[in-house]
Amino acid sequence: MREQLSKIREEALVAVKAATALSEIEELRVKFLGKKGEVSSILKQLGGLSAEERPVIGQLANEVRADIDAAISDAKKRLEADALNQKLAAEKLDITMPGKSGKIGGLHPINTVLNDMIDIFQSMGFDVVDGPEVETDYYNFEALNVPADHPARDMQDTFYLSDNLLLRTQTSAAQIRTMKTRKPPIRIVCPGRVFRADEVDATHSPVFHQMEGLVVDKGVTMCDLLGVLEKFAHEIYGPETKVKFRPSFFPFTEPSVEVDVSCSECGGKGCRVCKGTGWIEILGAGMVHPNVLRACDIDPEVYSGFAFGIGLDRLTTTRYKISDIRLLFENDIRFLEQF
Ligand code: 2NL
Repeated sequence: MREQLSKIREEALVAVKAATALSEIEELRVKFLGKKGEVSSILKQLGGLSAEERPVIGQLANEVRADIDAAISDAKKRLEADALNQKLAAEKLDITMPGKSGKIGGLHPINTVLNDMIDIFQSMGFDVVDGPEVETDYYNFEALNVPADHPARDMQDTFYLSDNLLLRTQTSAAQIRTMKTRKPPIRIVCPGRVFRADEVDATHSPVFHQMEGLVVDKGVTMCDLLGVLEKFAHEIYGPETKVKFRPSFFPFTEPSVEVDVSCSECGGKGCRVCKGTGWIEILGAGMVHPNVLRACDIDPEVYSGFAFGIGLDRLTTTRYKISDIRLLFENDIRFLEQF
C-alpha cells in the first residue's frame, strides 16, 4: 500500500504539472481525489490492516492527498494566470493610435439663415409662432381679404387637397389665428414651409420657405414698419447696405411696399446677381388691411398694424452664392457638407 500511494502521488504530480487546461485539472482531481478516486479507494482498504499499520498508512494517504491538492491549486493558479495574460495580449489597446472621429451633423443653410432671422426679430421683441401646413381656404385666403376671383386662388397656382383644404401658400394663417385668440399688442414672426404650383427651374420650387411678421397695437404707423425692416436689412446684409421702399400691391395690406437692398455682390454698381440693376428685392410688406383686422374681431378704428413676408430661399442662395435653388431641396450630402 505504501508503494501504491507513492506511485499515485508520483503519477498525479506529473499529470497535474503537464496539464494545459482547467478542464484537464478538474478531470485529474476527480480521478485522484474524488469520492471514487484512487486515494479514496486506498483509504477504504484501511479496515483490513493491522492496528499498527492503519495509522501509519492513514497518515501517509492524507499526506499524499494534501500534496496532490497543493499541486492542483498551483496548477489552477498557473492556468488562470496564463488565460488572463492571453486575454490581455489579445485585447491590447494601443492608446497612441490616431482616433476615428464620428460624423457630426450640421445645419441646413436655410436653417442657418432662419436662426439668424429669428435672433434679429427676437431682439426686437417678436415671438415665434407656427401653424399647420394644411390649411382651410378661409384662413389662407378669405380672412386675408383675397377675393374669390383673385388669380392666386386659382387651381393653377395653389395645391388644393379638397374644395376647402389646401397646402398653405403663405404662413399668414398662423397670424390670423393669433389675432383671433390674443389681444393686441401682438408682435410675432411665423416661419415655415409654403407651397405654390410653380414650374421647377433654377429660381422656382413648388416648396419654399417664408417668414411672415405681424405687429398690431394702438398707434402703429408706416414709420414703425420702415424702421423695423431697415434694421432687419442692416443686420442681415451689414450696416452699409442701402434700403429702398417701392410702392406695391397685396390684397391683405394697404398701403403695400416692396423692399430692395443694394446688391451685396457688386455694392450697387450692377452685376449678374442683381441683373445689372444694383438692387435685390428681399421682401414685401404693408399696413394690415382694415378688412383683415375686422375678420379677426379687431377694431381698425382703434388698432393698426403692419405685416411683412420674407422669402428665405433667395436670401440663402444669395448669401452662400448658390447658383440653383434646387440644390437646397435635393439633400445631396456632398452639397450640404459645404456649409
Ligand atoms: C410677399 C409679401 C406679404 C403679408 C405678407 C400679412 C399677413 C397678415 C396680414 C397682412 Cl395676417 N399681411 N402678410 C403682408 C405683406 C406682404 O408677403 O412678397 N409674399 C410672397
